[in-house]
Amino acid sequence: MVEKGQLAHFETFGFLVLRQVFSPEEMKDIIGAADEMWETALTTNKKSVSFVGGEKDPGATSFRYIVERQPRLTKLAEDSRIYDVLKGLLGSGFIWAGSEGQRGRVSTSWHNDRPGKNQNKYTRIKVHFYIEPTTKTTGALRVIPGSHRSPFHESLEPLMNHHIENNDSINSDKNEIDRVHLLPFGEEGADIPCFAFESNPGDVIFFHQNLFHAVYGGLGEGRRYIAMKFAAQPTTDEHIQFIKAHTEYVFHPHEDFLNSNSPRIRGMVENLEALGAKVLK
Ligand SMILES: O=C(O)CCC(=O)C(=O)O
Repeated sequence: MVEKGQLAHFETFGFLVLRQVFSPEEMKDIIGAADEMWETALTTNKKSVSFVGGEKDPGATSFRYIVERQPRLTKLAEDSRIYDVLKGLLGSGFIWAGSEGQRGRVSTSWHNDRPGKNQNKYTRIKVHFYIEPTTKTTGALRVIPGSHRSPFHESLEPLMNHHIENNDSINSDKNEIDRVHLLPFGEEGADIPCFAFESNPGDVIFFHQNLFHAVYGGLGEGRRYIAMKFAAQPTTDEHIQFIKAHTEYVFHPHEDFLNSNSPRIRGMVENLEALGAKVLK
């Protein structure tokens, strides 16, 4: 269930934080399950992992379908503490849009996940559980409140994927045009005004994928999170096109979800089959 104020917060600011949703005992199990999956993936099933790191974190990995492949994590997707909130934010008939486990990523410059005109007309949400405590300067997810909405969203586009975190790294010989391009608001990425989701295990953030977000100062390999993605029920051709353009894999739900005994899990993927989805084996 989502209270009226929580819904207004999400619609206006583009995110919702719930504190200590899962107890320390539950988190122990979730973290244990995720770590087991990572270890297996990195040692025996390397195809399921992609390396996503940059210069500072070359070993950073993203593990696809982590939630689908591990029943102890699948539970998260149908847990009322998550599911009911999503129903309140996305409406009935929302769909599963995949999961990932990220490990070792220490920074990400400002971006939104669904760039493009009118993307914010179709709500897609990411739910993140951070496994290690984070603070603003040690890898907390930062968001710019309200940046999922027009016209604020468009005014931030110059920030999109500009990779300058540190003003000093701009060569002093660079001309003014480069400076404006690299520091569109005159300050380094880490100084852009934002809300930092300073998190302890058990806290959860739900954020609109059009929201601008970034990370600075993550502490290394221990920085891990599990992400689950959801989208409102697609009701127009445009929605389908948006999904196809950005996340074609939504149409490849994992077979464990399609065959799940849980009506909630099956319900999130069944309607995808009707839209022509192919099963991932
Ligand atoms: O917490 C993080 O590492 C940032 C995640 C991110 O950039 C994303 O989900 O698109």
